[in-house]
Amino acid sequence: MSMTNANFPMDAEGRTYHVGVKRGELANRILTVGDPARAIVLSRWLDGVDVINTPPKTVPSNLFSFASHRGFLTITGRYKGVPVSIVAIGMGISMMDFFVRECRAVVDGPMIMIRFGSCGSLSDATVGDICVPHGSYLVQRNYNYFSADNDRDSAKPYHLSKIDEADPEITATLVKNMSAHLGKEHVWSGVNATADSFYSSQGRQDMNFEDVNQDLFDELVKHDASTSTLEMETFMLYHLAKSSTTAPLKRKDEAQVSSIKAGACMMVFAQRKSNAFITKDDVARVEPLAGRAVFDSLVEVSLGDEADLHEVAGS
Ligand code: R1P
Ligand code: URA
Repeated sequence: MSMTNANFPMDAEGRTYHVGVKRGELANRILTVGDPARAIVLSRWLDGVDVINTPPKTVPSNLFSFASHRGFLTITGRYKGVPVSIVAIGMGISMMDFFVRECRAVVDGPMIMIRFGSCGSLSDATVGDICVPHGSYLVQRNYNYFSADNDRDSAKPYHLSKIDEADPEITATLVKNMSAHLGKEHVWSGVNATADSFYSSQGRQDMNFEDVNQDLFDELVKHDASTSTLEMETFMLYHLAKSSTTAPLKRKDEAQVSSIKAGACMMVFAQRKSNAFITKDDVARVEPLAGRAVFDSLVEVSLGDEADLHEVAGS
């Protein structure tokens, strides 16, 4: 694979360096997940899929799919007649950064990106429930704190960012559709905390490392009283959607208009107060139902100028 342009590498076909997609392969409306297996489960809801004759762990043959050399899986088809893509990205804010920037680079017009992930719950939401955070902040290990010459009295072991907000229409639509598919008693809102580790910056105790995170949950609730979920990507999605522009800025002081609307929802896999963890059976029950609610939301939310949209592979 040879690439040109070190600033934004692309191959001769116009495929991006990590996600591996090119113009025409992605829809303007994207559902993003971490786990490629979740992407395949959800692809069975797309139009024209022969569910009976498609083996469960296989991308349906009528859909476009591309698996990149860096672990991204893209599937494109239609839901209720509307072009949509599913992109599995793996884990962490760097993967979310690759996904948002590289997908934005090969799609014309406004975009909607909704993340459907899993999380730990700090609220009373229990395993199998769904959380739809209207905002998210970043929890980062303060690496300097752990250096030998650091003055521990004047520094904190974890940095907490300001909150970036989801698109309010997407959040309200997700809550409505999740409630319709799963029952409103299973749907929670609040603020998400996106961590740079599954372990230290999510307050997990690990005797093999010095993490100084015993008081982290208290710090998170002090930072924002409605902190309810912990996972590893949502802040970057909300932040980049907010930072997206309709066209390259000509002047530094020019006002930005976002070209991406973003939202997120997550299944509670870990209940951090009771220490319960979800069973495989509960994942198999909740994932398809919640996934359908995300697709319903993805096609219901207005993109703005629909005239800008183009035909894509798999449509
Ligand atoms: C950790 O197990 C992973 O699960 C969560 C976290 O954000 C992290 O990526 O989300 P996904 O289920 O979407 O991967
Ligand atoms: N994903 C996370 O990042 N944390 C959890 O506790 C569960 C899923």
